[in-house]
Amino acid sequence: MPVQNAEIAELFNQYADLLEIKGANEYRVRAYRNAARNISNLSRSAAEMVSGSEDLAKLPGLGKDLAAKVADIVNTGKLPQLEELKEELPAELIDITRLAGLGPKRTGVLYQELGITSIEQLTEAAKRREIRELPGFAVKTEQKILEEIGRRSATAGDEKRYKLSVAEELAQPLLAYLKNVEGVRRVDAAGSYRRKRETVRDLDVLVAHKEGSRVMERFLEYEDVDRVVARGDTRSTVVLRFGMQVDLRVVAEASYGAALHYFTGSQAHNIAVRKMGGNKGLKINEYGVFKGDERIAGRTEEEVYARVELPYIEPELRENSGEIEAAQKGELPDLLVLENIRGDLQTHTRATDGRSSLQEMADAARQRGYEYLAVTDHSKHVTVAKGLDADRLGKQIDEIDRLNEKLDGIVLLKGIELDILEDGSLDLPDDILRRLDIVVCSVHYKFNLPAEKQTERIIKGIDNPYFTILAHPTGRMIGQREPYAVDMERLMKGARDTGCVLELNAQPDRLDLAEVYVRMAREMGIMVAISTDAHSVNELDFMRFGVYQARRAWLEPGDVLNTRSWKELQKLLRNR
Ligand code: DGT
Ligand code: CA
Ligand code: CA
Ligand code: ZN
Repeated sequence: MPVQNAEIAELFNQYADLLEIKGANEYRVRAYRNAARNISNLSRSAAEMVSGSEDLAKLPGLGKDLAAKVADIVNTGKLPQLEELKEELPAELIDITRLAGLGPKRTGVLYQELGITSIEQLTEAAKRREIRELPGFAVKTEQKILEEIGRRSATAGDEKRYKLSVAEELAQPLLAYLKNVEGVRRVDAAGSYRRKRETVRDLDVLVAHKEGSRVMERFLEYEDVDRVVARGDTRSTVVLRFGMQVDLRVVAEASYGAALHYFTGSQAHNIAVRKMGGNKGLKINEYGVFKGDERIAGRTEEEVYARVELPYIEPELRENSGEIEAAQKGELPDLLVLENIRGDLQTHTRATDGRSSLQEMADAARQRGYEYLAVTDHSKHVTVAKGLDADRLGKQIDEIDRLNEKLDGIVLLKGIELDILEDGSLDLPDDILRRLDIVVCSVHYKFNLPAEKQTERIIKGIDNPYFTILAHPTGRMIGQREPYAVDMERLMKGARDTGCVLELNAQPDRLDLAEVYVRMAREMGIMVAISTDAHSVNELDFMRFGVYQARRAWLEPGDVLNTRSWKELQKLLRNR
């Protein structure tokens, strides 16, 4: 089969893209693009012309040099110059050109100015706000890049990643098992697991022990091990039956802090810390901090940080996205902790699709030390969940009033998870909403509206004076469903202007808002509510996943609505 014109054009276009990324002369780039267009518009087969020895140089936009290249492609199926450039430039640059409409030119600027060759590096640079400083870029481009990466990382990736909750289920029994091995002093799961990323590729487990081989033996015997990939005295790798890989490393106690720091990562954070050490003439690795041959620190992570004159940095912040600079200036956030949470603001009961009764939910919330629990069953549009109409909601309101009279130490808030309909109106009339303490609103259908329409729909919803919290604001399901298209910046401005609160849904397969948006909300001064969306008493414990995510986004207790006491919350809700 002869080479088609379209294939020749494609190779020329690819070559033009790579030339542009590399920063080649723009006339040269344009010559290849022109040639590509002219060849794809030819009414005849270029391959036939070559085999008929016709002079291609006479064709519009070609000339001698390019005609020879067409002949090369026809004869070999390849453009040798393109192959060379592909060798020279990392392949992921092409992926970057396709991101957020960046195109080859701006990808070239990223590559030449910042040395960016991967999506990962791009993410870090965007988080460090370096992109906005580049010629031809704006704050908006930077945010768009982060948004798109956030959207992609939820579902994309060729490597299997496990939700943090799944990783936790696999890690906890393993850690408990290892703790019981004789002579084990300390056990931690480091890596992305300790940094509480949304998803985890593999577990990096660290054990402090004098004698590595003893621990390894027991590790390989662990009942959940499916196969052993590599074994050694201080390092082994296995695959668990569930498919997740576990790396185990055994270190001496004197190195434990250094190893924990090293294997917690992120790699970018490590590199930055190591560089700071280097500037002081110190070598930092997984065995310790060294001055010449002498180990001067390594037992604890605090020691390692102290040697580069940094305070301890929480694992959730270690992404080299500003935490080192903040630590140097003494401006690390006073991070939210689970104990700060005083209530849950989205929960469901048996009245709709929940599995526990009002009383059971109230008892479970009190057991968790909460002061309040919002009952927010679905509204009528969600027919599959037997959503409440005004009549049934009225009855539930009365029931909660009666129950609150009997309850001690906990207040049930009367609420609803109210559908935002396609036209931006709300699923129940104002005269019933008026009777509620809290109105949590969400989009549950028509996910595929164009961004403009979806944004207007939600903003119109927010404009309703009874609207309190926007639930799971992007609709994404990790690894399953992309977020719907929405202009987050506009949405956030709308939220800020009306005092609407954004939910960080703590369901481990939602974690919606994603970290970048939580950060964005914090920067814009928008309050976040961390809610479990619990459909049973046990799911109230999902709160921790929301807190992890909030910590990764640098939230402090003051940024979160449900750290407020019932009294303060009541005041805030009334003002709304
Ligand atoms: P994951 O497993 O993809 O969810 O993410 P991590 O961060 O757990 O990555 P992993 O398992 O490849 O490595 C664990 C940690 O070990 C990583 O966060 C930092 C450290 N590490 C691994 N390789 C390198 C390296 O080449 N250089 C440096 N400085 N650190 C590394
Ligand atoms: Ca890992
Ligand atoms: Ca690993
Ligand atoms: Zn919902």
